[in-house]
Amino acid sequence: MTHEEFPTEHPALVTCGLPYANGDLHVGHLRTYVSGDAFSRGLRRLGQDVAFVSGSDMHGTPIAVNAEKEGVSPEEFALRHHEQYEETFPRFNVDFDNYGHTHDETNVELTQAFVRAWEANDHVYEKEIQVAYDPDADQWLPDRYVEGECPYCGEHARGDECDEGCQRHLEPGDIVDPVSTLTGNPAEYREREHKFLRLSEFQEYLEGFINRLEGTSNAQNQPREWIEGELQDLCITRDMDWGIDYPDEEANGADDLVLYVWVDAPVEYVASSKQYSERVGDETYDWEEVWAEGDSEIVHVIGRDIIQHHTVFWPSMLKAADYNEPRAVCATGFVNLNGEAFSTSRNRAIWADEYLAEGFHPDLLRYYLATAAGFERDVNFSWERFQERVNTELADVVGNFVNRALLFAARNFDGTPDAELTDETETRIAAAMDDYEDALNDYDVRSAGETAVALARYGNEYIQNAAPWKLDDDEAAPVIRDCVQLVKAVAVLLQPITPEKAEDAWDQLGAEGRVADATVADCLQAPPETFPEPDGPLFEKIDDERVAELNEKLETRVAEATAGEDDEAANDETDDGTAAFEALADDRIDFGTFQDLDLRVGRIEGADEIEGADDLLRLSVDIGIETRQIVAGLKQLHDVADLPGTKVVVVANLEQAELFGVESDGMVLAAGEEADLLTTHGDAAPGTKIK
Ligand code: B3M
Ligand code: ZN
Repeated sequence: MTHEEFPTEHPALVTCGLPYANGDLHVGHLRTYVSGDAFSRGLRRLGQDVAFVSGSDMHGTPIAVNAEKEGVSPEEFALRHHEQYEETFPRFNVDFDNYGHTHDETNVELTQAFVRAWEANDHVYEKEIQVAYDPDADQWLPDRYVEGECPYCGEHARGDECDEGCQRHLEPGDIVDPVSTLTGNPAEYREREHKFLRLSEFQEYLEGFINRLEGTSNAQNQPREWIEGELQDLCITRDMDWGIDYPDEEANGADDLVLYVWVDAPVEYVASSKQYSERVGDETYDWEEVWAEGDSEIVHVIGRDIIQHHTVFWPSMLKAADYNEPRAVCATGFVNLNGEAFSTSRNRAIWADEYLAEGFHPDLLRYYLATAAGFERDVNFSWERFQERVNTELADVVGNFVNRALLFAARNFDGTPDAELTDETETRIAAAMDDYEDALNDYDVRSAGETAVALARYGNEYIQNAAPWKLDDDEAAPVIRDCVQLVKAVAVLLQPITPEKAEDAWDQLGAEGRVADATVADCLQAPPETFPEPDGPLFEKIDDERVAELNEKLETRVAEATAGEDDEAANDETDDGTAAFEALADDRIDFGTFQDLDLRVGRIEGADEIEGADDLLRLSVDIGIETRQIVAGLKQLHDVADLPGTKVVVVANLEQAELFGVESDGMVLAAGEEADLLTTHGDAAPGTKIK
């Protein structure tokens, strides 16, 4: 890694955080990919040798959970989403040089090679830890299979992440009061051997690394808090089937363990660049030079919720395997919709496919997302603001200037007038080129884009003030000569943000080749002598009716999704304890079916705890004819000593079951989450049939 100004002599690699192959892409995701794509295109304009890669994140519990819900294998489920992403990104002109996935052979091999290197360098050890376990489901509960309380801030959290509170990464065993997401039952902690990467050894290294790190200030500052005090080692294995097997499992005593998803996910940055090298040849791009042998410039563009993974875990993982560290981490803010967070469950989002289906050009959204705010700040999306920015910035400023200048030039001079570029315009363009280079060196895509729009604005004012239509050809020639040059510069500088529209401007100008291959130096290279009249404006305006229509569609969609959600919410009690009822069952049963139930009055004779079970009690219940042993989840909700003598309602003909190794012969009825026991209010004796 170097700290030389871009462009450097060394190969650069720009990566984007890997999307989980788990759902549809929306504008919130696109922001990171568009920014990464624009940044890498920007570096290319500077003449930097750069590859831009990413891939789909195929592993991890969310995918396993969702695949199970759909009844398909995690591989099939993830591959389907991967293929969808592979198609969607290019439609937004997000053009990865390589887009792989974490389950492909390259990544599996490289990930295992990383772990072998850690083992060889003595950075891994084995430790017995407490892991959440669901006894009913008879299953370990890694990561999102368990929820509970964050040990740091007390908020509700997922097994591996305090997503509603302090945002910290959580290790297995950290969650307080764990609950299984499989059954909703309290989970137990059981002892289990796992593998750990000695992160604590890298404390000093990380302090230095964070001081060297470039990128956005959130990525430079937030990790300081995490590396203060003693660093916790990272558990790198999980009790799951879906994932990459621990290498040499048996020899390493890691049967049945797969690697934690955050081990193999960032390795895909390496794997994806390797696949790119293999395709284009080492002479063109050498992944080993980038990662291990030479100086290189690695820039990770990510969402701001995964800063810790990229500034603490990943650099340690690289260091432990003798790989190069990243030069910069750029962490993007979120995208809000009409001032509120996206909610995919409420369908309160602008989906990638939906945007395209509305017939909008991808470059309009790219422009909005890449230049609405710097990398870090949240972007607010609304259709009104989208309209405003497209109409006033892209159509009125950029499109209008390009069209006016080229139309006038073609009509009056058949192309570029034969005149010298004025010093003033030359200086203005040169300053824009400098600003552009500075902006990219500051990892500031928004400002880089702004240089292009500012040039177009300058051009519009220039043409307006000079009024060439009032001048004779000799006087008009230098003005139009300047304006044609400005159009060329605008096309080059806007290319990273609006690549297709910039290509259109380039073609209208009759310039050779593709603007995608141009560099900033081309901003001042003479434009073609001749070109025809442009075939139309680059950007069309969006009218008010269209915006009203889009808002209406969005509102309807959200209302529909929220209506469904209300039904679901009714299953729970509300926060303030007022009753919220489960919807009534749609299907009626006939009387005969009801009569099939053998409901009896019972009396609890005894209630005993069951060893190892947190909630269950072994009841003996007198049902007149006989005494039954029934296991019931009452332990936490009732005073056990008070239960004997209580009259209850028993389902006497329920099939027998075994709970926690104890036979249960019948069921005691109770209402709601608090297990309010059903009873009788007269003196019906045990054994009395309930009808
Ligand atoms: N798949 C997505 C996320 O947590 C996760 C990123 C991996 S980047 C190596 O945002
Ligand atoms: Zn927390």
